[in-house]
Amino acid sequence: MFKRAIVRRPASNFADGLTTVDFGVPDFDLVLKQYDRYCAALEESGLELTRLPEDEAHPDSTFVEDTAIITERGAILMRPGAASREGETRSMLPVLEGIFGAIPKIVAPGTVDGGDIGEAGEHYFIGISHRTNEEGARQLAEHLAKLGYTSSTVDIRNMTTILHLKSGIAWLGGRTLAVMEEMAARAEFAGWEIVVVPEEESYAANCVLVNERVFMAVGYPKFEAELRRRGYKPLVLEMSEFRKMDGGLSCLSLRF
Ligand code: CIR
Repeated sequence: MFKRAIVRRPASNFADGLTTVDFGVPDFDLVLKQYDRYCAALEESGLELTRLPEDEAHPDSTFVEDTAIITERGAILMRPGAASREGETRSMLPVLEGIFGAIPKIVAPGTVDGGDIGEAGEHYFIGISHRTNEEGARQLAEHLAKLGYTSSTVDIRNMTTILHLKSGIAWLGGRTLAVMEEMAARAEFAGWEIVVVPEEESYAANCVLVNERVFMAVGYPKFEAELRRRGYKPLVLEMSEFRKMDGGLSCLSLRF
């Protein structure tokens, strides 16, 4: 069960962040509206929020998930792979140390974006991407092993459809993963129960199990129906403005 989450309000220069997609320029009023609704949904699910102020020096800083991972046994500071995002961890570190005390960190030349780290109970999938390199993955696997977790890597560098591993997979509790169709047959997920996210709905694969609910983006009826059929309770949120900047539901909070 999650009890808390860390979120950071979008900066007014949010639209200056990185993106690989061509869905237009985010409407900032709508960004704030969607962000406020997302925060309210976390609170409705019983989480107490630590709300960080906007960070104008880092337009992508509302995507706090990329700066750290938080496990039940402690937090680990990431080292984001995009130069413009590296500094985001400077303001996150004291927040995390205030909660967890001294925490381990990914160090150069390693890079890891939290969005590449798919938590799945006692196991962590580490995406090797254009943001997360092999050295970062190696360091993270060591830190996770010290905390008693297993991990394995999933190389997504050849994929053009996702930025981070977690754009394509999500843990749905137990041994169940939601996986975008393009990745569903990969050997790395053998032995897991897979809920396939149809290709035309692949953005919906970035969903998040938050206590009783599965947070998912609006507009993906097949995946939503499949979740309901399996007994999950989807909580559907508008994500259009974050999607324009390659962001998804998981990126907007650190949950623990
Ligand atoms: C970036 O390119 O870094 C941001 N515009 C989007 C980050 C999304 N984060 C995530 O999927 N964890």
